[in-house]
Amino acid sequence: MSDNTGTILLIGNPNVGKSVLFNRLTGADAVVSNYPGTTVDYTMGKVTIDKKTMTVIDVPGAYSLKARDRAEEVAVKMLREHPRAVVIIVLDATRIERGLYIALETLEMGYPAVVVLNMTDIAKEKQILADAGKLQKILGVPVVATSAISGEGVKNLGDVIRKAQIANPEEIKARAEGKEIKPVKKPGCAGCGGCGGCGGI
Ligand SMILES: Nc1nc2c(ncn2[C@@H]2O[C@H](COP(=O)(O)OP(=O)(O)OP(=O)(O)O)[C@@H](O)[C@H]2O)c(=O)[nH]1
Ligand SMILES: [Mg+2]
Repeated sequence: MSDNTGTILLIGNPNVGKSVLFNRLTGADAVVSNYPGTTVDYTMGKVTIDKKTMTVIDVPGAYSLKARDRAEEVAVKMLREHPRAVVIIVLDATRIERGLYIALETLEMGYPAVVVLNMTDIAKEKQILADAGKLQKILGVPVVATSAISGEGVKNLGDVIRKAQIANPEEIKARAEGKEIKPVKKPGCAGCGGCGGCGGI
């Protein structure tokens, strides 16, 4: 696990399943609070990974970190308040492109991150291809497919959080343009768990 303060932030567009994932990760003892000075609620809970108990924050849904409403302002403040957090970026597998904007903005901030492709059950039903391996290769951080509603993939997410990686925006751009980037083992890599965060998939 990378050096952090023991905080995990769940970030992503509204309605992608962050809260259902949050409940699956943290169980029953979550606390709902009002973000100071606003009417925006957020939820905090705990998860234990590798005997280390971490605080998980269900950050209000946001499309961008160039905040245009209160919820987005709170999302930005929460990221700034936790500069050493691990971030779980949640995308809707049926509309990946829509979530990539805030995903890239968050990765550019230099947080160790994991990407979740949630709603894979709906993607399958609609025959939408959600290629976690390809996305992982482009972003250079682990990508996990889940269906938060059934719990599928959530245990795997718990395991992969330990392998969160800091992305390199230049490399993402180059890979998205189809250029081959030589894999570099990054700091914080737990070794070859096959997460792909080092680019070695
Ligand atoms: N079919 C399916 N539905 C899901 C899945 N995950 C979440 N949902 C449903 O999608 C809706 C939105 O889920 P939430 O967890 O509330 O989404 P959110 O990202 O927390 O949304 P905001 O709090 O508005 O940012 C709910 O009706 C969930 O039951 C999933 O994997 N599959
Ligand atoms: Mg929510």
